[in-house]
Amino acid sequence: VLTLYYRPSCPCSLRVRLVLAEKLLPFSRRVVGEEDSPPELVELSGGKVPVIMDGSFAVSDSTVISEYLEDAFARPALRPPDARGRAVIRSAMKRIDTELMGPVEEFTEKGRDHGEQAITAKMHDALSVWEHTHRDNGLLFGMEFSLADAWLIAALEKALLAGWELPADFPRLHRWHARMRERASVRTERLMPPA
Ligand SMILES: N[C@@H](CCC(=O)N[C@@H](CS)C(=O)NCC(=O)O)C(=O)O
Repeated sequence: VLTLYYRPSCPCSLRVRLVLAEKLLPFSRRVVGEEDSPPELVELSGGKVPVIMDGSFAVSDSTVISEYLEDAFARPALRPPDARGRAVIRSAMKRIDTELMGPVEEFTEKGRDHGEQAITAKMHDALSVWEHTHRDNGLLFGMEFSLADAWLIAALEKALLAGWELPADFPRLHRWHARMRERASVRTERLMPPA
């Protein structure tokens, strides 16, 4: 039995919820409040989400959790089978973590009215690589849905919820986003504003 501790506003938790939904894995939900982590979560991760329990085995951190789920529940695969393909996906996830999540969090904290141009410019720069990585067939990595797609959609959903808009000069990302929003996983696992 899988149990996920998560906050509904947390983009890293959304990544894992998307991975679980894409793999059609049933899981129990332990929804954690913004400020009040249950004692067992404090013990497991210092109060950070996401944390997943597979029986009595606990895993924290969205990257480690997602790779654990790939290893433990291989199908449908959200990474290519070969070492090089996996390295490409892993680099994309890391790049989204280091280049995009910072500006997204900054934008979220300041809100649309104070989302200064400097922040939106940083988001624009961090996203332009993904505009150019997308192929004309709308796929980011040659797969219908990969871990990198989960990383990117979670980042964008977080910014959109705070009032950001996907720039008009990213037509491929617009097409990709429209395709993502049709997926059952993305329709079901929504982000909520912090309560
Ligand atoms: N690197 C971690 C980051 C997780 C993270 O920062 N979680 C935030 C919510 S989005 C959190 O739990 N913050 C509360 C805290 O640090 O106590 C991951 O990818 O899972």
